[in-house]
Amino acid sequence: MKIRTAEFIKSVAALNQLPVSKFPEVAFLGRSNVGKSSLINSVCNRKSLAKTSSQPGKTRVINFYKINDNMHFVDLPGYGYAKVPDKIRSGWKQLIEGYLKKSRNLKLGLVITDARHEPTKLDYAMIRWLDFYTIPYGIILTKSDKMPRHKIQLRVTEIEKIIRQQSEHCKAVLSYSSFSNEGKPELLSLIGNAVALTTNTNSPNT
Ligand SMILES: Nc1nc2c(ncn2[C@@H]2O[C@H](COP(=O)(O)OP(=O)(O)OP(=O)(O)O)[C@@H](O)[C@H]2O)c(=O)[nH]1
Ligand SMILES: [Mg+2]
Repeated sequence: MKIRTAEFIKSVAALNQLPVSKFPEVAFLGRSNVGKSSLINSVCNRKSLAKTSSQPGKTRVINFYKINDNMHFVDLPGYGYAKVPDKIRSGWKQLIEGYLKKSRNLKLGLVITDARHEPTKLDYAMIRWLDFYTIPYGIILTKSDKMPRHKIQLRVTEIEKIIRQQSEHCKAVLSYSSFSNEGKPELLSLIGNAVALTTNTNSPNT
């Protein structure tokens, strides 16, 4: 898959503002500050399509982007950021869970984690959630530029082993760097397959 166009559509702060969409959607999920918005920019070849920050908690709403006029990328607030008041954190949680429950067009979840650390309890909770709702997903270990290649490979293998024992819907565990674009062809192919599988019944992948 090639990304030819990417445009910002809408920010959503409450569930009743979710756009009515006929497009397949790919959701970018993960802890706060892990690099979700940077990953969207890197995949789309754009510097500042999605706003990024070195301060956790930058994305506080759900942002929708239209890709190639035929799918949406959905950038969600990060979960698990301790330094926000409980009330706001539970608001984000409701927004994330509400989106996941309501989106009939969600074709792929990308659970993004920092390659330097093991996935957290919250990441595994998200994975269980995606499994429960039978949503295909990939695990993306980002910031790979900050870690030696062989260590990343070990982590990928480790996670694949754990996931194979507990989950049916994981399509890939990939490493990625939004700085060097390492992993981009593999990620684009994961996205392309997930979307094509569900939009084109004549696809050779079906
Ligand atoms: N070295 C390196 N830094 C990265 C990479 N991706 C993101 N970062 C940095 O990590 C920080 C957070 O990036 P964001 O993309 O804003 O993270 P986010 O997950 O969208 O954060 P929230 O919106 O707060 O949930 C920024 O300082 C980025 O420059 C990467 O692949 N490599
Ligand atoms: Mg963000």
